[in-house]
Amino acid sequence: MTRLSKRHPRYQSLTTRATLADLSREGLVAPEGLIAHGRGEAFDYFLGERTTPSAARAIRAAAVWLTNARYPVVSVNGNVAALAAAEVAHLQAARPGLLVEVNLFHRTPRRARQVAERLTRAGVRGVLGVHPTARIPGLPSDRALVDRRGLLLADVCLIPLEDGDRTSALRRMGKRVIAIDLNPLSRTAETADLPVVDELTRTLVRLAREIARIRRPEPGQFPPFDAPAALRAARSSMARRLLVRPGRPSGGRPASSRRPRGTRRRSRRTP
Ligand code: PTJ
Repeated sequence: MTRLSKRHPRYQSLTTRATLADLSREGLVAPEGLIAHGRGEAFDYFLGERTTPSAARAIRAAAVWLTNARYPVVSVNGNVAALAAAEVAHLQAARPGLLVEVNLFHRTPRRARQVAERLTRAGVRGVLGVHPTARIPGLPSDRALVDRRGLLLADVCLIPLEDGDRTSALRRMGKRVIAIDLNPLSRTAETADLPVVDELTRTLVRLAREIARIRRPEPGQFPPFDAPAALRAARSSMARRLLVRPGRPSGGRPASSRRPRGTRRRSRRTP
């Protein structure tokens, strides 16, 4: 892995990128996954790299749905395994009975095995989807390949970093779909019953915490969620931040680049 200085202000982001690049060279992450990550990073910038109050509400609602589900399943692709295998294991520990299924857009038997192995090493139990046994009807891509003991039976599906076609197909099958996607304009976010517009790892950590807080599960009860309002709130947060960045008044120089009081401006020299 490339050597990175911990003092670099973007150390975390650079480390994550380096991990994804390494795992892409190993084949676990699809090359397209690197592009998807870059797109996600851009949207996270717009959010201020934090969970907004609206996303926190969505995560609380998702915790209730997953807790009350009879057959909850989380779908894992290459990016999700690379970024958050430990968080998926933690979520499964917080919600006993949560099934974890590998589902790949750029599917090869080798990649499916690599994803399952990474999840298992992180502590996930009973990973499904390596040898698919069923198809989601009306979906031409390999994302249709599922396990008949998993996504095919699920009543609530958690689908991080997905595509809009599969989201629609799962909904047509009568399933409740919770998406995690930083892009509030994506078809996935716009199609899901419960879109969480937040970063994957932040979401999974918070989700496990919220599930652990629920004292009285009510199986089969799914309080309504206002998805269009959640998407509007996410878009507004991003728009506000694009117009006025905290600490950097619009049109002005960043606060950190202003001269401290009492210091004199140095004469300008060309380098
Ligand atoms: O491993 P595979 O073969 O299943 O392929 C996985 C990718 C991610 C390549 C595939 O699902 C894909 O092409 O996804 P898309 O259509 O690019 O959509 C990914 C969405 O996830 C985009 O809207 C990104 O903004 C969003 N995203 C990327 N990284 C994150 C994210 N959302 C939340 N957290 C992230 N870390």
